[in-house]
Amino acid sequence: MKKLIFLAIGFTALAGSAFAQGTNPVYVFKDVDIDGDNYVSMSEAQARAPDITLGQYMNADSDKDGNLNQDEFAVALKAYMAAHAAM
Ligand SMILES: [Ca+2]
Ligand SMILES: [Ca+2]
Repeated sequence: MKKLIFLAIGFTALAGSAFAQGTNPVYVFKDVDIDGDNYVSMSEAQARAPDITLGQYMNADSDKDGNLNQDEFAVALKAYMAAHAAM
């Protein structure tokens, strides 16, 4: 179990940088969805991307249920990446 946690932390660090650099959204989604409920909450998004804006999050939440599913997350990731590329 300890080994698994260690691996998970290493994986998270990798995916954290992947989030910043942009990569397969499915891969990033699984990392960002900390509690594994297949939705990314605002707090989960902020845990990985502290500077993500509520606007980016809300715009991506197309069904307005307050959570991002995998498709919505891909939209949010794109917006976040675009905002970063502009900086
Ligand atoms: Ca979640
Ligand atoms: Ca949603």
